[in-house]
Amino acid sequence: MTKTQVGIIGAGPAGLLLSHMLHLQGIESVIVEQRSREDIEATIKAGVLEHPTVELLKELGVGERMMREGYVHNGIELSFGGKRHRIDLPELTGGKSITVYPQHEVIKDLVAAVLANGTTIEFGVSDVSLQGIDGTQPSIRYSKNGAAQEIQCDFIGGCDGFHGPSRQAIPAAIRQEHLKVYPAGWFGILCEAPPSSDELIYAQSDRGFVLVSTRTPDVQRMYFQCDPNDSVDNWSDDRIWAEFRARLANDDGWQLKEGRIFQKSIIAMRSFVCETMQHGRLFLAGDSAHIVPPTGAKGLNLAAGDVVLLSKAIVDFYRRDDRVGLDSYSARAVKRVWRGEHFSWWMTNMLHDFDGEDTITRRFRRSQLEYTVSSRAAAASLAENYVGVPFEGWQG
Ligand code: RFL
Ligand code: PHB
Repeated sequence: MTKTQVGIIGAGPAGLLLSHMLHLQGIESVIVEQRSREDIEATIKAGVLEHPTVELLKELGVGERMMREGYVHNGIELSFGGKRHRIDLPELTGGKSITVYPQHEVIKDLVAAVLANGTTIEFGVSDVSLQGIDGTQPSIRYSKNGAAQEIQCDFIGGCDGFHGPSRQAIPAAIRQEHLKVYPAGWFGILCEAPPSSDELIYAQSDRGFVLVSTRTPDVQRMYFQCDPNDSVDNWSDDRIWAEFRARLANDDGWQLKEGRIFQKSIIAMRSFVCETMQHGRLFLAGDSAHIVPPTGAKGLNLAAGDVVLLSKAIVDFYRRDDRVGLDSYSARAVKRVWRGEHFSWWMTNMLHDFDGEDTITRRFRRSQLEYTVSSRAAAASLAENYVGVPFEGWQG
């Protein structure tokens, strides 16, 4: 049996960031993670870090490699009707931008920091369960190498993503779950090619959405809207490039740079929020409490916003016996979450075409796109949300 102050389930961005922020304030934690270190450090997910997330990572002393190896982007492009239109982020937001730095690199930096803090991360655990969250002595039980283990703690951070056990530990009767499943998925590829564009391109076409993103000068990340039930085996490299070409057809003579595809995956799109994000001594953060479709690039950034509030609430409890932050955690965290949820839904609807839509919906979409690129107010609203609204309770 181990004892600690905060037991954390999940070594994703939420769990690792929570542990590190608590450590910087002198609070101990232990993390349990079902996968191996190699596996979490190699899983391809997010690419875009918002302005507040970038400032947070810098302030926490884990931003050095991100500053060196990440790419600051001062704009995005919206493409429709054969033309590209630039949204200038700093100009519309008083100087803010986003940084392209892959999630698995953030994970590597955070794992290194957490281990250097002397914090234990138990990798490769199974059968994780939460005990006693209604009382004053919660614990996390799990198996490692066939042996039963237990961590007793004061609080549990439920940072175990959408499929983890933490959310399920909140009685169903007091959980209000909001769910929207989109009738489309994203087909994502990584390929060996130079960047086709200096900035991310979000493209709407009658054949469906495309996102042209990047990773490094030699590796590009791209997505196209697909049937969520399709299989990557149905898509040869030639067929994938033909689809990208058809959807990115334009009047500017601009061409996508193609190369060897070395990773293909299909991602479902959901909007999901669990209200409440807390119960007794359990506090959810990140994807365990909410999911967004990736169009707004918000998931990891919302996780960071939760952790800022939660770590401060836990610090206030230990330092000053002040429970206000803990008691109001869910009510306050969910406000920023709903902003990110709405923005992600809005971007998704503006850029995707869904089967069976009526013609009025399609005309509204085009009108919304035209308005967004021609009105400063509309463009500023997109930009303000895209670079990230400030974290509550933190100056960034
Ligand atoms: P994670 O990353 O899912 O981490 C949860 C961790 O918990 C572990 N776990 C367990 N551990 C022990 N016992 C159990 N029973 C467990 N069950 C699960 C898991 O192994 C895992 O290590 O959740 P977290 O920390 O909340 O972080 C959320 C982000 O990962 C997610 O929101 C983003 O990846 C979303 N996302 C993006 N977010 C952005 O902010 N910007 C982006 O540009 C962006 N692009 C994306 C994305 C997600 C994508 N996919 C693959 C869904 C692009 C894509 C394609
Ligand atoms: C990515 O590079 O993986 C990425 C970028 C922007 C998004 C989603 C994903 O909106």
